Amino acid sequence: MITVHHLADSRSQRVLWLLEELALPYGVKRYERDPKTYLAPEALKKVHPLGKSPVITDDARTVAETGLIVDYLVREHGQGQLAPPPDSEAHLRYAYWLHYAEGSLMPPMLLQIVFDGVEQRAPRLARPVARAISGQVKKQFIRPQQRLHFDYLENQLADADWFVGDEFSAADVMLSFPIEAAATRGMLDPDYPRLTEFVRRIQSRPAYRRALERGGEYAYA
Ligand SMILES: N[C@@H](CCC(=O)N[C@@H](CS)C(=O)NCC(=O)O)C(=O)O
Repeated sequence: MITVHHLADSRSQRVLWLLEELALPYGVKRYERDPKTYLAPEALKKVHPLGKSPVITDDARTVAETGLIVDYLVREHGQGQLAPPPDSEAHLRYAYWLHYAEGSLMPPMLLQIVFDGVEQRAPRLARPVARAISGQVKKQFIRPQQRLHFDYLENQLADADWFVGDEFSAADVMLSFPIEAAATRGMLDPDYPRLTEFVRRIQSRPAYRRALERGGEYAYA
């Protein structure tokens, strides 16, 4: 039995969506974020020492890290769905995206969230200085890095609807969260029409809609 330890409003929404795409039975244990810190509750550390989400249990196994969870579910339970054949060139490209989403694309997105927090939460007297420093970091490093990645991703969709060519795959599920996060923050439209259309395309999939019903509130949909 697969159980998704799902933190409200988080990356783990992707795992619910993947399970719906694969039409696999699963349970959801939902955890709420601390309203002040936005961190996961301590209870999640009982499942995995880091207390991060997603993490899944599959009978006696515990699997953490979204990319590995996606890879594991497709390999163990996918019956050949949503991934190119293991020894194909397309599979190398597929595996690349599974690593890239969290390893390369998320860091500049996270930095933005951290520096937005610095601007909003600095004590009132320090706020002008905090904003000035944060503004410089965003201008000189974070935005150019985000543009580098979005330009790259936009180009990938020049000749195909999906990141591994004409077929929808679990790589599209994996890439969804950072791209949705960018869309929600107004970072895509109007400069990135293909990425904007990608978000519309994934969000209109029936399995995506079903996953929203299972997972509850999700600010990026
Ligand atoms: N690279 C990890 C990141 C896990 C992660 O940071 N998850 C966030 C949810 S979006 C989390 O659990 N945040 C709450 C916390 O850090 O306490 C993955 O993809 O699984």
